[in-house]
Amino acid sequence: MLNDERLSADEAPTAHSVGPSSSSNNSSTTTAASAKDENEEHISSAAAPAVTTSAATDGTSNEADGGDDEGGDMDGGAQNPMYRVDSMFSPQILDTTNDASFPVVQDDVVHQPPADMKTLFSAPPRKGAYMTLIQDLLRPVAAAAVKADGTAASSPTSHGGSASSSSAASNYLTRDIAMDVCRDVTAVLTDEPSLLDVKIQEGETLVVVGDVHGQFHDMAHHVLNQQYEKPAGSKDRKFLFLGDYVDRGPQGVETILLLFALKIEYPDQIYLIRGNHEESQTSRIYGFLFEVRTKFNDLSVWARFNEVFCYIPLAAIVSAPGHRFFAVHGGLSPGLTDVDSIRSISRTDYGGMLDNTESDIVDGLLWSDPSDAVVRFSRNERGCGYLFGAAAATEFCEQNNLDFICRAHQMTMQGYTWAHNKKVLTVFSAPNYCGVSNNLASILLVTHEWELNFVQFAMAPNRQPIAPPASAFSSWSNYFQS
Ligand SMILES: [Mn+2]
Repeated sequence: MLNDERLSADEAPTAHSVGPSSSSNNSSTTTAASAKDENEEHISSAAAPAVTTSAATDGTSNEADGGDDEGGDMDGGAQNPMYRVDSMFSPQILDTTNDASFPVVQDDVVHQPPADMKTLFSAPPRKGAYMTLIQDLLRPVAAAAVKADGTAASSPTSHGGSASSSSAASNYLTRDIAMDVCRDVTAVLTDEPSLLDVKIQEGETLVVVGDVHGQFHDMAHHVLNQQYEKPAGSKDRKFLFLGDYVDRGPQGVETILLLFALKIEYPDQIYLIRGNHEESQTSRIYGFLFEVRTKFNDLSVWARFNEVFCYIPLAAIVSAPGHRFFAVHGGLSPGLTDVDSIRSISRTDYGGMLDNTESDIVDGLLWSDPSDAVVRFSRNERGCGYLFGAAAATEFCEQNNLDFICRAHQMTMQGYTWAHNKKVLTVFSAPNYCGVSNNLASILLVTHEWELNFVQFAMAPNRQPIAPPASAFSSWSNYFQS
């Protein structure tokens, strides 16, 4: 199939290591490389029966993909590229019942951002220059919420995600603004370590957010409302985003511009860590490149965003007195034993300049998945990172004095899933992922007293349609092969 060949070929020239697959698996190197992206977030594959088996163990089984059960002997190369492509559009319900000891609040209210973003946080904006941008970005969301209550919210078009926001888009989607944001957020991110320390102070609540994937309306309605609708008198919320801001969904540009602008203005309230889609070799294929080209008509903006992505911290330690957890997009790898070793990794060197050990660790941080079928580690069928088992998770938590590992990176039907005896939590914050998955999303709220609460939500009204399929921009992806 042409698509597969294109995707595979497109991966091959990148400098970035595809991890352990390259040496041990010659016969399927190409396939594995393509799998790295195609398996993305797995909307999981068609191999349902295998999953059912592992799901039975503790009721958590993340959708860790039909490939999980093959995880131990993946060298068999059981990769059928055709179903990988198809799996994007035929997701499967895999999990799950969740533990009742963690309260879940259903958020089925239509939230509306305030008219004046100057009041978004009580702290004064650090720079002030981006408050208008923040307001412009959120204004269409507020307008859409009003429409949704009335008769006719505009119906989604089937193609071209930016269409219905284009009138507002002209106000802020300019190359100059994007470049300014990139410059200023780089300065802020550079000051942060590769391993963030996020401390929840007395009276504070941290909001942990999984994959957003360009679902800007969902983020504005159901995530940021935690701040703009917080109880009167309570402290400002802190937000920790676990990566995958762009690709897949229709408004990766708006999502990343808003998050970067918020990071510039409120660096102590907004924390960002890097996902595997904040990487050029991924974001060129899964929608962001095409979206940037459509909205800016200038591919240098896409390249600039990807430069900035390299400055996003790789993971975080979230702590309150007596407790802490490790926050990361993907997960563990065999080389990562001391969590503090992440601090010394030069994150901007990832993709070619790191030594093998550190590169492998970063691969794992961005790409790994938990699996019930693995005791410690095996290769991830994504073609990058690892599958890590309960023993690996437990040992890592014990050695590093962690309550658990909180990560994103996989769609889960209830928006969150515990795995590995509650040592691994997956949070996914893109409802109805890709416009077809019918999954709920969630965010995790953590208080200073270490109360964990999930807020679960469905797709926001009047959300933009999904991005065009990969085939629509194959020529652009080919362009970058050279
Ligand atoms: Mn991911």
